[in-house]
Amino acid sequence: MSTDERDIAELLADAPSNWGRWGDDDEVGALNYLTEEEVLRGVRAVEHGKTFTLGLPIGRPGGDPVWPGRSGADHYMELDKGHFEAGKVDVPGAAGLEYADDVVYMFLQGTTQFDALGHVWYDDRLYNGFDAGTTKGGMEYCSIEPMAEHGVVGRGVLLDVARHRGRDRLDRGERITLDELLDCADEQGVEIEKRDVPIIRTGWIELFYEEGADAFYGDEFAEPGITYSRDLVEWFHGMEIPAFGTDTVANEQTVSDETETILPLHGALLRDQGVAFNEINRLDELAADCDDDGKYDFLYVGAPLKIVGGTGSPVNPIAIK
Ligand code: UVW
Repeated sequence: MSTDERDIAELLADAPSNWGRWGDDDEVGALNYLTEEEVLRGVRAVEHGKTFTLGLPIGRPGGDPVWPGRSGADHYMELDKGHFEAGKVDVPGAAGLEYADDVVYMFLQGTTQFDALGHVWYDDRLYNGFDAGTTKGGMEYCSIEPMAEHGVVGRGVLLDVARHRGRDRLDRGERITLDELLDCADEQGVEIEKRDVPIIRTGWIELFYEEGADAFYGDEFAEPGITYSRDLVEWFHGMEIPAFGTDTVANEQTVSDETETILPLHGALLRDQGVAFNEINRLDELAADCDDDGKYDFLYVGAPLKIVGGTGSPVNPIAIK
């Protein structure tokens, strides 16, 4: 990131924070809001049993959409029928039973994923005040592991901003304000309740699949999305939002038109409030169904992997209506 650390620290100096709220050793932040009661509130949103998986394909031949500087997944076969045909495999006692094995080498943020709370920081402090030096060689604190132990289960609400604007997708770098999110919910006839998991659809990720990488990355990577504003971060805090998701790579307007810095919400929400970021979802099918039946809430289930010391984890979130 090119953001000057002093600037972001000054900007967020008196922004709402959850540090210490769940104790000095807490590493899961706003996921603490997702109690058994909240899980049951999510379960009560299930009416039909219709299931939508929000994960993107991993390792497509055409590549995967990732943050610039990262690469998509490399997938290769370690063992397949060819090895058996070439007489390279000897499994004593297999009696004709054969198998295939493969390997994926990938960035943990290289597909639909959760950021660990320690993934992004400023002023040398991670969420809850842990020293940024503890990220060296693997996250000692605020890795994805405690978040994965907790799981992310609650009531999800789709906010289909693209449809709300009557568009297939938002344009490069466009901003979504808090007022627009609230108007969108109003128009959809759904109430955003305290401790919900908002899932914001911009339509942006579809550009990668429909028009290819050049159109998606452009001359300068600039995703549309929400961004830092005082009212927005106070709303997240007051609404006790545990997690939120989008169909963009980084969940927020890339260069904030409010702060003119990169990804300020990673500071204000992830690092300061411990809000879990679920990024790079595919939301078109869920959105089409919500538009069809007018039901925009669901049980949201996100299960990141327990990667020891990991800065994040691939995930295939499930929305159940
Ligand atoms: C960065 O950390 C730059 O982005 P993301 O949250 O998408 O991993």
